Amino acid sequence: MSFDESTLHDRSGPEARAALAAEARLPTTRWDEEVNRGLELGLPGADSIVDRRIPTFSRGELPHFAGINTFLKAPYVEDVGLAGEYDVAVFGAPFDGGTTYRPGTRFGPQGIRRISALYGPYSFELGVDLRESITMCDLGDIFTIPANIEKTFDQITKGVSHVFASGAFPVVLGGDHSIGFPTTRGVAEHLDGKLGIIHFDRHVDTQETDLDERMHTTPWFHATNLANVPAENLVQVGIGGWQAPRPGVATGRERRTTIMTVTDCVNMGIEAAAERALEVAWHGAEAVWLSFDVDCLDAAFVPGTGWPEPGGFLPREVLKFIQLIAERPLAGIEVVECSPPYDNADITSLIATRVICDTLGCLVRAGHLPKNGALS
Ligand SMILES: [Mn+2]
Repeated sequence: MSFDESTLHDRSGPEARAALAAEARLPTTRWDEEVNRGLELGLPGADSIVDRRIPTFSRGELPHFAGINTFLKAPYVEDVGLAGEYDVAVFGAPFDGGTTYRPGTRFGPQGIRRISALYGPYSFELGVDLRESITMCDLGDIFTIPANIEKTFDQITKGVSHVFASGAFPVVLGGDHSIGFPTTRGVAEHLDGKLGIIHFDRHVDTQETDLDERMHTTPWFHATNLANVPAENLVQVGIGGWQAPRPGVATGRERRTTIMTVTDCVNMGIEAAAERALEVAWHGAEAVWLSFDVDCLDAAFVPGTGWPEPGGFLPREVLKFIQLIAERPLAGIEVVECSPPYDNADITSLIATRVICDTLGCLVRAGHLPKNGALS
């Protein structure tokens, strides 16, 4: 796409100027296809509608308040055997049986999908239009077993394993953080080499059991017991406050996980902190999994979570961090601990959506998505 940057004036900020130039280079091919598909499937609009691209029945992105809420209005794919036909497969792991205080994350996937309707596929600063760059589907949810953690873990591992093996990039909508063990187990079983984990959280989540079971405080104890998921490749970002159980801290010390508090990250600078996190997670690893607990943000930004903790990150800090991490490839991402029943004005679900969108956008920008080349 040709565009003469000299036609841009220089009164905008440098990021905005780059964004304006980037947008001019983005195609509208897939958008045009979506419009035509809407007219074909949803009937051309009534005679009084001036914009003849508007169908009678809403199909696709517009209007944002209409339609069936899959993630970013991606097509719902009922046949999971087709996951591999998409670059990205989004699915829910609606389970809060591992929760030790506030429940409700079984509604996390629904909450995230609902508010994701607010977003289009284009990011101004990133200069990326997901619709024009990748194909994405929503596979619906894993069939979790509310009263049985272990059976649920097996279901989640089987589901993640299936999606990862299909070649689609897995995006898992949690669910409480207990799912971090079965998700990484589902990826690790396909690797010959090591799986690193970048873990955003206020809590270490490294104790063996909690309340006599493997709860949402325990995923990394069990994940790092897997032969190819060493604790040395687990980097834990944003840890701190009054909710870190001492048994988990002892485990982290013994197993030599890498812990970075909010102050550590802010003092060294987000760029340096992200570089350190990447070094640790990627050290001799074949792939890296991103596990994002929304409670790594200050409690003010995430009221809808299981264990809110003041003193966490600002949204712009974690978003910057995520953007830097996604300059390297990822095996997949999970966003956990979003509990819509405790949320206010959907802001926790909105953060969860944003983290996923920024991750995907940066993977596209860095050339890691689509994995199999350009859109066909
Ligand atoms: Mn947490």
